[in-house]
Amino acid sequence: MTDGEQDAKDRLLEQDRTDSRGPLSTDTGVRVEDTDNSLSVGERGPTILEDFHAREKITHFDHERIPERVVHARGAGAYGHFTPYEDLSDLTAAHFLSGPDVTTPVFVRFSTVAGSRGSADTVRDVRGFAVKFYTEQGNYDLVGNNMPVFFIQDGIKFPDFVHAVKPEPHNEIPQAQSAHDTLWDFVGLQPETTHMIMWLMSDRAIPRSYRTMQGFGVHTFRFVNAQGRGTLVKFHWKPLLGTHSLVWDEAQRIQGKDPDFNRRDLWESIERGQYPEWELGVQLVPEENEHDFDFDLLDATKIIPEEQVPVRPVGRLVLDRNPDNFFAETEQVAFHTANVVPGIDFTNDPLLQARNFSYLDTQLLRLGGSNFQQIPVNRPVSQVSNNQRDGFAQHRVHRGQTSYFPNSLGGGCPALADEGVYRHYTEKVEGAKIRKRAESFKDHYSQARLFLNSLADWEREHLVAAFRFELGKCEELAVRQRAVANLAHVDHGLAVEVAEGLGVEPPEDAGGARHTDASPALSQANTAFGELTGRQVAVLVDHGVDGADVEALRESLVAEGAVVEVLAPLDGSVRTREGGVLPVDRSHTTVSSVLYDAVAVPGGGDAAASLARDGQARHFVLEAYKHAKAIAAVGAGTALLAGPGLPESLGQPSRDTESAHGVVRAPAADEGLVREFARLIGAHRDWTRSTEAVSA
Ligand code: HDE
Repeated sequence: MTDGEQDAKDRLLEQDRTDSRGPLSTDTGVRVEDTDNSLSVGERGPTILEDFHAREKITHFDHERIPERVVHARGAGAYGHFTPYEDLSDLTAAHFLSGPDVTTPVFVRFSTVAGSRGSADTVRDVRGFAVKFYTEQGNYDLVGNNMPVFFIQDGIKFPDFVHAVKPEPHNEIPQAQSAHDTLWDFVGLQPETTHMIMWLMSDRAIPRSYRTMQGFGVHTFRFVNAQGRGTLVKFHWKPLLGTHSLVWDEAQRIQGKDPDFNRRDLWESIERGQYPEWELGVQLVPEENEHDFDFDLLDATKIIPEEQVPVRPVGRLVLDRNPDNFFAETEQVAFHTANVVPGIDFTNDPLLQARNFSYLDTQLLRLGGSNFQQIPVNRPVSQVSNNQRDGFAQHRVHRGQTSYFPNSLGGGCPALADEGVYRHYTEKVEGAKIRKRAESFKDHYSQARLFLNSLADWEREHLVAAFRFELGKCEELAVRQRAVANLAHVDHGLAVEVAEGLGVEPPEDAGGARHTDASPALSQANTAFGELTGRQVAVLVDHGVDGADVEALRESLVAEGAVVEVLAPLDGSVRTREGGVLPVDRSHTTVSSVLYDAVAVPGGGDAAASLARDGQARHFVLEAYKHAKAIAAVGAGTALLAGPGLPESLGQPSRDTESAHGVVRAPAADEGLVREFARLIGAHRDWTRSTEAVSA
C-alpha cells in the first residue's frame, strides 16, 4: 500500500459514507420544504399529530442515545495500519504476521475506564488500548490496557471491582476518580489488587498523550503455528516517541482547561500528518517452559520481567486517519477478546476466560442486538457467509431457500471451509470441578515490590504523593489504615511514608516482599528518546518583542516536529521591536501553561516589561516551572522568570547560554540556546528542579 491509497477497510467504509447533500428529506425519502414550523391549526393553534415530519424528527432525536460502555465509556479512536517486520510463521499461522509485504488495516480506540462518556481525559485511571486488526482471515482484536497487569485474578470479581471504583451508588460521586472510600475499601480487603494499585498510583495513570503511552495485552496468550505447535506470548506496544506522563497537579488543572486534552492531541497529531506510531513486541515462552517462573503465567496480576524474557519487536502500528463520525465509528466499534484469527489462541487465565464471555454479552445490549458486526466499523474485510439470520437491524438481504446446514436445496452452501480455518489449540485438560484459586496465584506482593524497586527517585516521590492524595480523600480512617497496612507487605518504608502524610498510625512491619532486584524496563525514566514530534511550545510575546528571536525559535523547533504557538495578552497581532507585525496564535485568556510542554520568552525590553506586569503571563511561566517543563528565556525576557519560590538568579539576564534544572537563558536566541532548549524539551521534564515553594 502506498500513501493516499485506500486500504481494504477504507474501501469497505466508502460504501456507507454519506455527505447529507441534496434537498432535505424525511427518512423515507420524501422532500421537505419547511423544518422550522410544525403543522398546526392556524398560526397560534395546537400542533397536529398528522405532522409526520415533526414526529419523525423528534422521535429520531429522542432515540439518539445508546447505553455507554459499562467501563471504558470515554474514548477516542483512529484508523491506521500494521506491518510486521518479518515472517513469524514459525510461531503463528496468523496471516497478518506472515511478513513485511502484508499490511493490515486497523482501528484503535483509547479510553479511560471509570468515567462516563463526557468525563475529562486526564483523570488518574488506567487507559484502554484496543486494536482491531481487519485481517484477511477475519477480525482480530487485541483489547489491552496501558498497564501490564490487572486488579483482580478471576473475572468473577470484575463486577465487584468496577462497582468499587465507579462513582458511589447513593450519590454518584465522584466522577472518574479512584480517590474515594469504596475503591480503597475494596483494595484494602483484596490484596490481589496491590501490584496494579502501584501502577495506578504511578505516573502511568496520567499519560501525557495516547501517543506516548505503552500498551499491553496483559494476559498470556498463545501463538499456534500451522503444525499446531503452541508458544505462550505476551503482547507489548511501545510508542516510538517514548512513554511520558503529566504531573498530577497539572493533570487536575487540565481537566478544567481542556477536558478533551488527550482526544484533541490524538486528533490534531493525525490532522497535522504526525502519525502516532508504536512497535509491537512479543515475549515468547515455549510451552515446555510454562512453569519456569516464580509466578503463574495465567495470573494477570503478574508481568514477565523483560530482563527475564526480552521483548522481541515484530511490527509497527501507524495511526494515520481520523474517523469521519465519532458515533458511527468510535462509539459503535465493538472489541472482543474472543475475536481471534487462526494462529492466535487463549490460555486458561481466569480473567481472560471471563472476558471472552463479557464483551459479546455487553455489546448485545449496547449495540441493540445480534447484528452489530454489520455496523460499518465492525465489518470484517474477509467474507462473511453463514446461516445466522434475522434479528434487530438486519442489514443483509440473504437470498435463497436455505438457512441451515447441511442442506442440498441450497447447493450445500455455505460449505464447510477446509483452508485457513480456525482450529483451537489441542490442550489436554482434566481435573475435578472446584471453586478454588490456584496456590500459584497467592503471592500478591513480590512484583509490587519489583515495580517499586524499579522506579526513579522522582517516580517514587510521585507514587507516595499519589497514595497520600487518594487515601487522603477517603473519609473513613479505617479504610486509610487498612490500605496502608496492606502496603507494608510491599515495603514497610513506603507504607510508613504514606501513613505520615495521612495522619494515620504507621503500620507494623509486615516483613516486606521477596524481590530485592529491579526491572529497569519498568521505569519511564528510561524512555525519554529526545523526540520533539508533536510537542507543544508556547512563545510568550507582547508589543516590542524581538521578532528575530521568535523566528529563530520557531524555525528550528518546527523543523524538529514541535508545534510552536505565539501567545499574547490579546488576540490579533503584536508589533515587533524591529517594526514588523507578528500574528498572535492565541490569547492568554483561552489557553494555559498546562496545555503546553514548554515555554519560551523571547527578548525585547518593552515586551518583557509589559509581560512582567501581566499576572497571567507571570502565572504561565511559574506554573510551567512548577510542572517541571522546559523553559527558555532570551535577553530581557528573563525578567519573567522572577517569582515566589523560583531561584533568584533566574530573573537576571545571562551573559552566556546558561542551563540549569531545565531552564535555559541566553542573551540571544542563537543556535546554542535553541539547541539546548530542544534538548530540554526532548527530555520531557526536568525532575531535578525543586518546586515546593513555587506559588502558582
Ligand atoms: Fe474489559 N471490558 N473487562 N478489560 N476492556 C470492556 O466491553 C471486562 C479487562 C478493556 O474501546 C467492556 O465493549 C471483564 C482487562 C478495554 O471499546 C466489558 C474483565 C483489560 C475496553 C469488559 C475485563 C480490559 C474494555 C465494556 C475482567 C486489559 C474498551 C464495553 C474479567 C487487558 C474497549 C465493552 C473499547 C471494555 C469486560 C478486564 C481492557 C464490560 C469482565 C484485563 C480496552 O465487556
